Amino acid sequence: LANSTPIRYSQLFQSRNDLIYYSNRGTSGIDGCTSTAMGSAYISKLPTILITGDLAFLYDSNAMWNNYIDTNFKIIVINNSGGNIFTLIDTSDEISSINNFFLTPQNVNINSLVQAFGLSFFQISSEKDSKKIVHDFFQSVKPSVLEIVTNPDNNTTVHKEYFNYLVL
Ligand SMILES: Cc1ncc(C[n+]2csc(CCOP(=O)(O)OP(=O)(O)O)c2C)c(N)n1
Ligand SMILES: [Mg+2]
Repeated sequence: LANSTPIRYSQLFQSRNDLIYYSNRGTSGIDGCTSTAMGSAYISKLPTILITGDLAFLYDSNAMWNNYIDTNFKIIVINNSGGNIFTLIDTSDEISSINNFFLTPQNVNINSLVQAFGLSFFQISSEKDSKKIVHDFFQSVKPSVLEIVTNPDNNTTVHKEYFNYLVL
């Protein structure tokens, strides 16, 4: 689980006894998450899935530049076009510079990036066909990346509503 929201999202779900959860928590750095997960997959030989945000993934894209990526390794990139965690801070609406300096929106073509390194690429951008794509992603016998494209504004709204619901 990469730092920023993936590690936090994971705590919204009941943990499963048949899975082992790892995170490079440290001081919450979003750097090196992919390299760490790849190293873990290589050493453990266990099926390994990294769940990461778009910025954390892009920070460490050179992790894909190595000759030892196990076929047991998969990456799910939650692409909300930047550092969406910062919109979950209560006062984020009051900070006029939030967009440029905190969210740092990005428009990288993740498909092209992944294919440049020879990994397989899958993408979900709507609910339609999502089950089949997830199925194909897990069936793939190559190291693979699944990009889940989400709308950043919906992401913020849904999370804030959910957190309010939990507090009530
Ligand atoms: C090395 C490093 N640089 C900057 C930060 C500050 N930071 C914390 S979360 C975050 C945004 C992460 O964005 P993303 O990976 O897309 O996850 P999201 O918040 O969108 O789920 C940043 C830049 C950090 N934690 N570590
Ligand atoms: Mg993001």
